Amino acid sequence: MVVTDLHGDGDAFDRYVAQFRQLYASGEAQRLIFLGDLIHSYGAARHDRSLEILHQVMALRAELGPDTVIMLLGNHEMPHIYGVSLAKGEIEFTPRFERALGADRATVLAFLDGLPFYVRTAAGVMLSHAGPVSEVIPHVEMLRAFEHSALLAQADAALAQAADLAPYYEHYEQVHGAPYLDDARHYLAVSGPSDPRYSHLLRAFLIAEQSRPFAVLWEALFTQNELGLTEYGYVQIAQQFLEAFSAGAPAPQRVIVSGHIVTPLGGYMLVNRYHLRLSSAAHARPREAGHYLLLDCAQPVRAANELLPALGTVFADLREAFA
Ligand SMILES: [Mn+2]
Repeated sequence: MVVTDLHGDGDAFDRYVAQFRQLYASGEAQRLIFLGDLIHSYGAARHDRSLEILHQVMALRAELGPDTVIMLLGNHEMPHIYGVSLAKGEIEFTPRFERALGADRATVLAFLDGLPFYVRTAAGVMLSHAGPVSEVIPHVEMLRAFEHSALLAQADAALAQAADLAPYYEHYEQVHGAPYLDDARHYLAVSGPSDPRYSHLLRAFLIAEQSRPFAVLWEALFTQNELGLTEYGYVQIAQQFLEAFSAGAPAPQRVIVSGHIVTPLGGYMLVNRYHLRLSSAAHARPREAGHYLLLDCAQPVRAANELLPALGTVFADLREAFA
């Protein structure tokens, strides 16, 4: 059972977990796979259950096993591993979650650090947060062996070796046009210069500016897929992407399912024969048009439209509206 992009929507999360428990108990589903972006509500803080949702996913994994409950890393979770800030227009996503972390910080960040980027299935259906993008195609093996901790350690070592950090902080302030301490307080809930995490915003800035593996991962999680491309151009990228991920997979990967982008006409969208876009709540229009996918890994899938009968919904109102 595949669910994606809940963005702090606790009600949707509860519904999908309840549905999974039922399917799991009756033997109709063996795994619950979230495609990332479970956190960061677009709305008011009181409706944002981001942190609670992550805790519940961790608890569900502990209860049912790490192979039964799987969560992929989304572009809204990834910035917290590094301390990078994330905003969209006027909306700042990361500060609220950084403040909410509090004493849970180490546990939650360790959980995010361990999240995979992709799932490949015997059905030939690949699952990902954001879907095909050309920049990733030559770097499948690099992403497979990716270790966030190595990038962070590398940046820490570079900072430790510097004779004087003042020019680094000045560079940060020049680029961002704000005092470093103000930004560190605002974005990472750092208490002051003596906070052990004081340098983390600077470290994130250096990684984002200089690390090529980081840039590839960023593309993998933030891609806008077909937007800005020709239909034919995007078909070619999707084909090559699936081919690159087929090496070493349990079956040739022929179709990719991803979330990440709004589906303006309901809870899913057939992008092309290689790509199904799924919206389970926040990215569905309306929200109650959100869907999950019940993927049968024993049935080879050759084209994305074959998945349409496997879509389901947990929002009763919508089922009644269409009945
Ligand atoms: Mn996303």
